[in-house]
Amino acid sequence: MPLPKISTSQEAIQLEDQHGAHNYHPLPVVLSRGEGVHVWDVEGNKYYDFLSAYSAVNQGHCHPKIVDALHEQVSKLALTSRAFHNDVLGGYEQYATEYFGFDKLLPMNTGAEAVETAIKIARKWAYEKKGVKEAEAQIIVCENNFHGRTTTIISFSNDEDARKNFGPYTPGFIKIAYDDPEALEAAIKSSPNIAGFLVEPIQGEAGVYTPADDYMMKAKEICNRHNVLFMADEIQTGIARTGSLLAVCGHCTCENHCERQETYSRPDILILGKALSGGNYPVSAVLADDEIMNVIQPGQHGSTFGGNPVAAAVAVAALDVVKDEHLIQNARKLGNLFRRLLDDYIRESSIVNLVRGRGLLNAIVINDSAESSTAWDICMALKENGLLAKPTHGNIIRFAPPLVMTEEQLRDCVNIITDTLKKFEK
Ligand code: IF1
Repeated sequence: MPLPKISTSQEAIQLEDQHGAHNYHPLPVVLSRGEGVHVWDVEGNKYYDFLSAYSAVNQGHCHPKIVDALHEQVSKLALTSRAFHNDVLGGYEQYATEYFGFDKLLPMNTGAEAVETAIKIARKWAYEKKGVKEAEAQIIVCENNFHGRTTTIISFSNDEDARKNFGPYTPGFIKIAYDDPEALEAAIKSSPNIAGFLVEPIQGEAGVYTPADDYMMKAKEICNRHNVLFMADEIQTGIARTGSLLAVCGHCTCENHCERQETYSRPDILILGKALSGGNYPVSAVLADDEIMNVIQPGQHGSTFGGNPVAAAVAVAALDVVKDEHLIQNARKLGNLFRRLLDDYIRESSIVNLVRGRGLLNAIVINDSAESSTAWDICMALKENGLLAKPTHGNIIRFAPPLVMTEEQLRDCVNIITDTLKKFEK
């Protein structure tokens, strides 16, 4: 059957409304094309993308090198399952483990699957290496976390929408305050059964909640001292988004020399997704050293699609682009400029309280209640002015453009944002 020809946004929205589950409330824009920092709707209007598919499209839309790698591999061999080897996976695993500085990689597809994988590895490690009694392992997580949408992951969410009426819930998680090393140490001391601490280096969904600069370093030190695995969910923050290869590190095994070297806090378990493919394919991964990863043996974990040759080829190309185009340095430079320009505006503003973030993962907090429609109305006005962004938690707007943006484009975008905000000043 040929797909219906969509010539107006209204038609596409109506089709989804009628035939699709209502599990989202998108901005009413229907996109049909993307290139670099831009997307176009079906009417032909051009926009700056300031969401980047929640930081999956760090390398920009339809990056030619990544698209070529995908095309080439998909027309040669797409899927074997892991019942057989393929001739791409090993090379990808070698490249990615060197790139991030770990012994081993376990390939999955979506972020939530990678988080589930990390949880399983940590539990098994606790029983087999730490000596925790069977079925007693606990994992410490943070309030207002977002790690995905499986039944286990939503079990330790405190977002009512994500969690309510999806029980019974998976036990074995302890929730503590975010950005609070003392709470972490107290929780670890309260039980001999702690397997790991699962944390986002910046809480994206919570509104780009950015912790103290030394939080990750302190958390890692506490975990190490108590033989607890430090597990970083870098699905949204990783791969250059925050101006370093990983948000937990200022300096990595990559050749890109970043600042903040003293705050490098290498996780025991690193969780990646989203930009690992530049948004071109669902690719996620868990990385760890041998003594941890080797607790997983044949038959104990896997996925039909995990590690498929297309995913492997796409991931290598996506990681190449990050290096070749110096996206770490660009995200850092443009991020500093973005916050400085917005700070200049905010000083005179009554509608915006503050801008926060790191690199090109930023958010502004609107001076209105979380129940008000102000942030949504601002995003609708931004759309009319050619820039797409989405509110989170009612009064917060996240700004996360592709990292291939130029300084000139960024300045253009800041003008769109401030001109739009001016219309909302009281
Ligand atoms: C949606 C949020 C962002 C993540 C972290 C794991 C996952 C995510 C830190 C799961 C996914 C996405 C999911 C997406 C919306 C988006 C999101 F607002 F919901 F929280 F980015 F901020 N860890 N985040 O951010 O990865 O299984 O989706 O591949 O529509 O649910 P996934």
